Amino acid sequence: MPSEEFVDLRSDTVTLPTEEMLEAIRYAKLGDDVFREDPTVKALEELAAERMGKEAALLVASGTQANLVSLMTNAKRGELVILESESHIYWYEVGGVAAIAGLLPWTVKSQFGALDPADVEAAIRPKNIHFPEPALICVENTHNRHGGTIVRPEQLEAVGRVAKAHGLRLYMDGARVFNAAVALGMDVKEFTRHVDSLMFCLSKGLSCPVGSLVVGTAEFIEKARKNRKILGGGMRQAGVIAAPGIVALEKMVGRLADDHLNAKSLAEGLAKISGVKVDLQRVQTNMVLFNISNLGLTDDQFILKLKENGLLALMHGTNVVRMVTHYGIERKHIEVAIAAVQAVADDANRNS
Ligand code: TLP
Repeated sequence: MPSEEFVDLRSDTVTLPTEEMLEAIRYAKLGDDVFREDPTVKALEELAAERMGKEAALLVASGTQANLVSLMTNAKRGELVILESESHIYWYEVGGVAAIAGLLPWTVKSQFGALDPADVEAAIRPKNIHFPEPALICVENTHNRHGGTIVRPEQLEAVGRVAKAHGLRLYMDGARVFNAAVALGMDVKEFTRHVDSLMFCLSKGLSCPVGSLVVGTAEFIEKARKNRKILGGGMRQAGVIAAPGIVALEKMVGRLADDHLNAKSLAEGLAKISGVKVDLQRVQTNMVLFNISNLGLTDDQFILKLKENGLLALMHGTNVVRMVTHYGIERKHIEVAIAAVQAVADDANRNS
């Protein structure tokens, strides 16, 4: 675990590389990847494309960069992109969709992160001199702001049908798509085959220090490579990033099931605490969201008191706390986490 002092459930991004990853970095064969001469990057990109059932893949610096490169590659400036209203692209990527990709975001609400095809259909406006051209639909899997919820293959397929009928592309922010696949016991290709392009992150549940992959057709990835370059994302001896990525794809996917079990135990433990409300329906992968509005503490007070009890978590919205399980978090840490929330809640309940 990253910190000896705290149980850190802020995000699965806090994971540190495994010993095997560090070894792989040490011995990686390197070259200049802008010249396409880094054999380790090439090997990772080939492996990623193969795992996702697509023609090609491109290593980029982060999930945010992956989404931005993909938006730029999938649509032209001035076009319209349909996004789920709680999506990471819309909420947490500094407005790059508008500021850099130059697209008009058009949001559609959903209950658990899966877009209703009828709502998507309704958001696609007819050809008209006043309207921007719709180009792209984005889905997110698992869905972060909805609590790590899974967008099932059949739900992707249904949105894909709408996209095809209107000549739009379908893109998946699959930052945690392996969590979805592992949770449903399916091959990840069951999800990816319904989208034209996607990205997934190495640096979340898969525990790599850095990196994400954009995946799609060979033609799409060629264009994406150029867009990565314009964003300053052309990396040189990037094999040091790719080497742990290969270890991650080979060794770290199956163990996500442990994170899901731990999240479930955490949620069940928290649900028993007076003043804490957990929506257990949303606990489908490695995230737990819970509401603390009955405790009479401000968000900042709650987070600070958790910290005093050895636990790190993030606010997810007013009165809503997020905890994320990941590599390095074991059963004993879940018990520490539940006890910490119990102690803070007991104290707050006594004083209310
Ligand atoms: N999410 C982070 C924070 O930005 C909130 C987290 O801790 O969950 N897509 C999705 C669905 C994500 O959850 C994230 C990161 C990204 C894209 C961006 O990835 P990075 O952080 O690598 O730019």
